[in-house]
Amino acid sequence: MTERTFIAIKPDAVQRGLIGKIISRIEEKGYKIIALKMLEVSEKQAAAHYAEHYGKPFYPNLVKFITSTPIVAMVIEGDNAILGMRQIMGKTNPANAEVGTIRGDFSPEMSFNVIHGSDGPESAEREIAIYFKPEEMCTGWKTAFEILKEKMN
Ligand code: RTP
Ligand code: MG
Repeated sequence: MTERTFIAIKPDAVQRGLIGKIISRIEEKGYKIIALKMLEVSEKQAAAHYAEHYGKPFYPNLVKFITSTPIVAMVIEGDNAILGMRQIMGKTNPANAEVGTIRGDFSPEMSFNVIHGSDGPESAEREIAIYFKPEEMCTGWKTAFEILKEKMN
């Protein structure tokens, strides 16, 4: 089933010059980028994004971190894209993330794990709405992969 997921290249990855490499992994997989922008996350956006973690010991640092330096926010579309992106990202704690995943290859520590991805359809819808307006979705075009699939129908 075609899904949309919210992906953010986190401040550590922006500062470390990893934007291009991370976007390449997503493109190479064959997913479609339908929205993309760099932005400074506001306190309000951070609180909405991380509402599920409010009250946890790491929450204050999480908000401080995500608002510290710009992020690159994206909406990614593809078949089973929510779980697919979580697999490409690798486990939250890079100590457990497989080599070949984004976190396994680029993240040295849990608090600096370079990428965020929605963990389910409800989170995806909620998170997309925090960062993007509906009119910011670029939906009127086809990837080469979509054209290839159409030819097979
Ligand atoms: P994310 O939301 O960033 O994609 O990561 P996730 O679903 O894999 O992990 P989640 O449980 O949602 O945690 C959000 C972010 O909080 C930081 N964290 N630190 N010190 C800790 O125990 C701890 N636990 C989570 C991580 O940066 C994680 O990505
Ligand atoms: Mg999460």
